[in-house]
Amino acid sequence: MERTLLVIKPDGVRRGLVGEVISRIERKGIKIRALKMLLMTRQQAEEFYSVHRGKPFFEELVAFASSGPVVAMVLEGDSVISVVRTLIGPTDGRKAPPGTIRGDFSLSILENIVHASDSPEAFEKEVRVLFSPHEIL
Ligand code: 3AN
Repeated sequence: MERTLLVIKPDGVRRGLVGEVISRIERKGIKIRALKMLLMTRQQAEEFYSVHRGKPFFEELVAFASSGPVVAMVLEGDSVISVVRTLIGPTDGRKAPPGTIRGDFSLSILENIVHASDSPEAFEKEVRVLFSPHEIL
C-alpha cells in the first residue's frame, strides 16, 4: 500500500469545499490515515514548497499557502499517488478537465484548491513538514 499527502489549500477551505474533496476521496475507496486543519506558518510554507524556490511565483505561492487554514491528510491505497493526482487534475484549473477537483472548482493556476504529492520522495518530505509521526495511524 502506498501513501500520499493531500492538502486542501486556503482557497478550498474558504470556499467550503472540504466536505466535497473528502467525499471524493472516500468514494474512490482511498483510506484516510491522518487528517487535521492547520495554519501553515511562512516558514512551513517555504519548506513545503522548497522545490519551487527561485521561481517567479515562489513568493506569491508562499504568501497564498499561509494566508488561511488548510486541511492536510495522509491517504493510503493502491497506487494512491498517481490515483490522487488523476482525481485532482492538472495544475492549471483553467485547463483541468471536468470531473477532476481542479477542473470542477478552479479557474486559476495559483488558487487551485488542492495539493497532492507527486512522488514517494515528495510525500516523505511534505509529510514531515506538516505531521508528527504520532499523528499518523
Ligand atoms: P502541482 O500542484 O500540480 O503539483 P506544481 O508543483 O508545479 O503543481 O506547483 C505547485 C503550486 O504552485 C501549484 N499548485 C500552484 O498553486 C502554484 N503554481 C504553479 N505554477 C504556477 C504559476 N505559473 N503561477 C502561479 N502559481 C503557480
